[in-house]
Amino acid sequence: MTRLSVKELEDLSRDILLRHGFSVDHAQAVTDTIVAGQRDECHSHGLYRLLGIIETLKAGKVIPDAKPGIVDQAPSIVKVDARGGFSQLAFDAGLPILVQKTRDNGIAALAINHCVHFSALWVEIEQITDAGLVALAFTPSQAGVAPEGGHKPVFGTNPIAFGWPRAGKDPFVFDFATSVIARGDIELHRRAGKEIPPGWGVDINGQPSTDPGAVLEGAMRTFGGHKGSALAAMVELVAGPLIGDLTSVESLAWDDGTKSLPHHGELVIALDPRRFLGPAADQHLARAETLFDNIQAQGARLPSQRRYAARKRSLENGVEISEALYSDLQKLLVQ
Ligand code: NDP
Ligand code: PYC
Repeated sequence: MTRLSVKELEDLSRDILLRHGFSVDHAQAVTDTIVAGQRDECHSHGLYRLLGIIETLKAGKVIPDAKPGIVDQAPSIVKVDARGGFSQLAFDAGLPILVQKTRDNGIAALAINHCVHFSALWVEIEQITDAGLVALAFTPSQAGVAPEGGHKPVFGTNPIAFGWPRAGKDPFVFDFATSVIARGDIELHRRAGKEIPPGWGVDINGQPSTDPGAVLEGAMRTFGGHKGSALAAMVELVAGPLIGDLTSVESLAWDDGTKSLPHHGELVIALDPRRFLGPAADQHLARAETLFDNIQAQGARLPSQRRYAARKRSLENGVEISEALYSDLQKLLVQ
């Protein structure tokens, strides 16, 4: 393993992206997301994503200097056209407007269109909870997940993320794929030559398989059977047709066999507790704390607690990455 400080991670990521022609703004925005993923030990969305990012660039499936365009769609809706660039810069452009609209109206939405998306959603959710707002985010990806009862890909891994701000504490955040696991984790198993656990997916003939390559070619399963399947369909609808963007099947067709990172849209919703509650806000937000206390009092942990602990460790001691990944990343600095 190779140990790197968070600052070294950041420099490595930015240098690779700049060397391959990303604009300074994109290189920094993408780096911020990748470093956050690695720092919080979300390995499926950390440094290894740089490999897919450069492959996507070489395949001509991302615009490295795209300038997002903002559309003030309605009093509570801002749309940002990423114009074929990575989603991060579009999110950064839309965030201040989303926050202002949410403060003005109590609830508002940001729709990001025509973006290339590779990231964990909590990175965005935390920026909204930092503003004292409740947040939800949804995005499809590329079809690779079968509906419950079927075995052909219709959905992407379609994550759902939620965040709740907490005064003086890390926010309550959960963020998960509606598939059993993120696709990135299956790709990491394939890179490491490891089998995946039973139940994650089926091969191209619809037979259960523990071979990561076979499941990536076949179909992943949704989590929680029909419940995950319905949630995956909801994500397709609200972050696809509702915002005028691609479903995961359409995104796969757009990919045209290049195996690039997915191109589609994202829907982010924010709610302002203070607008909902007025002068009673503090009283009701304190009741939320009771809920969290009741969860933790019985030894259960809150989602993101593992991540926050990893963050603290990484900021103090740096992060470890495998020699194989480090070597692949070093090659990107010269190729
Ligand atoms: P995980 O199953 O690893 O984790 C899901 C969530 O559950 C996390 O918030 C996690 O917190 C929490 N959690 C896990 N175990 C427990 C527990 N025992 N008690 C309480 N909470 C728990 O996530 P996935 O593999 O489904 O997704 C990983 C990432 O992949 C997400 O960030 C998602 O946004 C991203 N993704 C992105 C996609 C895209 O298209 N852009 C597509 C699919 C996934 P903690 O982190 O602290 O463990
Ligand atoms: O890990 O499933 C995943 C994923 C898809 C797009 C970005 N991440």
